[in-house]
Amino acid sequence: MPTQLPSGRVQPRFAGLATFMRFPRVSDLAAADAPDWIVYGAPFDGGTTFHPGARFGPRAIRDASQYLKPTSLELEVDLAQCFSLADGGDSPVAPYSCSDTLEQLTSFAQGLGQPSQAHLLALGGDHSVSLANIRVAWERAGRPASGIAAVIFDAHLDTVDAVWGESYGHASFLRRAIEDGCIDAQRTLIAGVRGSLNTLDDLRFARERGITLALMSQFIDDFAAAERGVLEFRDRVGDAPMYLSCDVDSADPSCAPGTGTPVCGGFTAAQLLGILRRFQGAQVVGADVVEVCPSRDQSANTAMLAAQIAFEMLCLDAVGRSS
Ligand SMILES: [Mn+2]
Repeated sequence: MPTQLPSGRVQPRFAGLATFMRFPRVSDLAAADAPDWIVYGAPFDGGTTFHPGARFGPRAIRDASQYLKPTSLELEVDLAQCFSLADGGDSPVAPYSCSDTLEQLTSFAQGLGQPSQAHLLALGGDHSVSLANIRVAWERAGRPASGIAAVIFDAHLDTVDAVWGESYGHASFLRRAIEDGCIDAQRTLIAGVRGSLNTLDDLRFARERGITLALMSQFIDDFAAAERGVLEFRDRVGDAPMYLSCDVDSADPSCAPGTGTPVCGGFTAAQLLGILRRFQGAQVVGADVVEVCPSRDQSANTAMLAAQIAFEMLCLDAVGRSS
């Protein structure tokens, strides 16, 4: 079922209340328009280890998304024609508690759309919010015993066991998702990892579990070779259910300064979008874009990049359904 979006020629893109890409709100959909994709906000940054402020990410991303049109020039798909799309609003959160927020996010996401039809794309929030969306994506994919595949863009591994006694912070989401059995480490790729670690234990966990690492240093040494590694991963995973997670700190701070734990030497916006598009046609069953901290970016470029990444993620699934 296609989506009716307001014409930018009738209602200008700078006018009106901001939903993601001007999608209709879930509550405004007719019963017959059961959504295929619901984008929702997860305004929580209690899992942040450095600069706070990603709780304002969903608002900034929605605002930045107003200029996005529904058709991808590169992938030649029209999202509004392929899908019934909706904005699910923001999940409730408990600003002082990672574990309470995780519960609230999970139950909010579980209640969005029809589980057999609706895929969910979460706008963070810090990276801790991904765990809830991954759980629900795994449930909706039929709870496969091996877990679902994952492609993650991140400067960090996010495989830390606990920080300050907290097991559900933004540096631990991937470790928890693997331990919970929702994500299959052997079919997980992390692209863009770089910079300093507190300890090599995090890297050891990733390697021992069989995560495929596309380190930033590999892209710098030989971009084409590193990209071939990404394609090999893609071909190995095939059409298995796949979760996509993009931490905007995978991009270089010169492209995405508005984030809580920036690391120099990352992807340009063009490189990041180009690698993401390599997954066109993948069976995307859930996604998120996280770690936009608007107060650290007066240009709003970070939110603009995050909005575009979310759009591209939806397009990847649209390609698979339209062919
Ligand atoms: Mn992260």
